[in-house]
Amino acid sequence: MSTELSTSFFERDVNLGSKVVYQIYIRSFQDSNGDGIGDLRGITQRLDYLQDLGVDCVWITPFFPSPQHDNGYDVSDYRAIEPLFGTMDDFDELAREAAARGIGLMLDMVFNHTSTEHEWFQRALAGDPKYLAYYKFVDAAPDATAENPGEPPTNWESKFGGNAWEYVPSLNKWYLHLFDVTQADLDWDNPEVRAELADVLRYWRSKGVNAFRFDVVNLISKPATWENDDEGDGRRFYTDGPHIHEYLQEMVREGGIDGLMTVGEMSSTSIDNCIRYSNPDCHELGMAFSFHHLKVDYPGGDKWGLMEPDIAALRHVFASWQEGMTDGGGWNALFWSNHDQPRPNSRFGDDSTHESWLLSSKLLALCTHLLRGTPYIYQGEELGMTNPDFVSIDQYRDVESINYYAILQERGHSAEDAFHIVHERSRDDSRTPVQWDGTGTAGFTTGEPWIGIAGNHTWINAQAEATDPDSVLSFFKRLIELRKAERVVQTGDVRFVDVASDKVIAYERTLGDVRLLVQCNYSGDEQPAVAADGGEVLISNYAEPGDGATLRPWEATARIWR
Ligand code: TEU
Ligand code: CA
Repeated sequence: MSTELSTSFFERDVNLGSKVVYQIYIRSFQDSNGDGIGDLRGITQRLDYLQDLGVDCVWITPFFPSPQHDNGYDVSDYRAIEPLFGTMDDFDELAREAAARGIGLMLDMVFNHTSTEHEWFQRALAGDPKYLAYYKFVDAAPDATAENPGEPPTNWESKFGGNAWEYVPSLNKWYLHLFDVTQADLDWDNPEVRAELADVLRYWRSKGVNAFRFDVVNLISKPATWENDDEGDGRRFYTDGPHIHEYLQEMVREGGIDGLMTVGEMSSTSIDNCIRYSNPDCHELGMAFSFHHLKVDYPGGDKWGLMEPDIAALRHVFASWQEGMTDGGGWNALFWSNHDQPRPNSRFGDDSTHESWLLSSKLLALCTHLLRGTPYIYQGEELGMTNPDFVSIDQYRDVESINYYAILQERGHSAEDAFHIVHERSRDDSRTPVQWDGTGTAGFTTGEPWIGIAGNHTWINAQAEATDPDSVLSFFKRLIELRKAERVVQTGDVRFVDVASDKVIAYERTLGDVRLLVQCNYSGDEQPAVAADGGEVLISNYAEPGDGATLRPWEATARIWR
């Protein structure tokens, strides 16, 4: 199978600017056996839809064996398939059927941590020194007890709330978990760990997989000494850590993935580091996800507070990352949405009326798809899916949401307030099932879905949108076609344009004599436009051209000169 697959899509040094990636959150994409949980065969059933959409590659969130405390990001075996999601035969069939449609599969490698149910961790718990050295274990005080373990090695916070260290009485040691207590951080300073993980990559390569996403991979290199963070949650000590570039280069070399379609999820990172992560001369990864643009509605940087998005700040983040990465020869992954983020149209757009929902869903798509980089579409985004209309905390499933609902109340918020914040911020906002049709379970399952379905599936759904030329879905298809057709979109330079309104984002792409001007009005009011004579409209979310002087509510228009 390996030769068949590896010749059919991405070879080395792929033109990343010509590709579009589609992200599947497997649990919520398509259920094939009525248990209410999406699975591999469900993906195979929907390949024709993905081919018709025009995407090149499908990133599938982890489907490896896992106790599912963090929906698969807690892996207990890197070389097998979680029975909830299917079998290795189902995977092979999916890979073959996808390749037959020119679609590559991108696997999600969670290498910062394993599940505490992983054999390595279990052996460590049993006291095996080889495996104790696979994780970040630190001795506790000699007189520590389960009731009274004393101070943890540092005051760092877990990303899901609480201290990042867990005490193990039988070992009288603490272990580090930057995420859930069941997700133990691996010790990348141990060469045996690095060798194991490179071997996992070679295993999937030998099965014909040649695209990979690396989960929180800029957190793998921890500092040599454990220090309290008096200024923050500890992230400054382990983000883009001391040996990060060295370890990535080794993984890429030993795993045999240099020049392939790869992307790293880079948490709280910097432009300089992302240039190194993604410049081909550095032999690290193909591109980088960064998140600064998704924090422009975090008051004082706090995810668990609410504010209107600051569009001027958004513009500044886009401009500095687009221009900075271009100057340094780096490559951005372009995205609004994934399985950890609320739906972008509910957040940066306006989903309160049909018209503003339609316009703002298209604006968000146009704004990112014409930037320099590789666009990622998160399942359902191409339909304009919104945050769900959940009314009670019982409807939420995510460990982070449930933890923070309690933490917010401990911090003094009323239950009502805490619910409202979780409603706007929950990772479950994007984890509700894909809305395939307008029936009771939206065509997702014949059984009881594992999480509720948004009420608006009666009119926001793939079946209804497929035949509507004005739909969000049709607009995404057109954007994908444009990326395939226009060299200026694939490889052109990018420069942000000064604007007279703090609600407008405008940029220019240029390649030789071709010039593309993109203008987006992030508001429901008219705003001044950037003067633009001649050329022609390449794509717009309004059917009729504007007057040239003003941008209409939520208008997004790209004009081209050639
Ligand atoms: O997410 C990492 C991450 O750092 C952020 O998305 C964020 O910290 C988190 O959502 C809390 O707000 C990746 C995966 O995408 C996520 O689903 C996993 O839970 C996490 O890693 C741990 O593997
Ligand atoms: Ca299923």
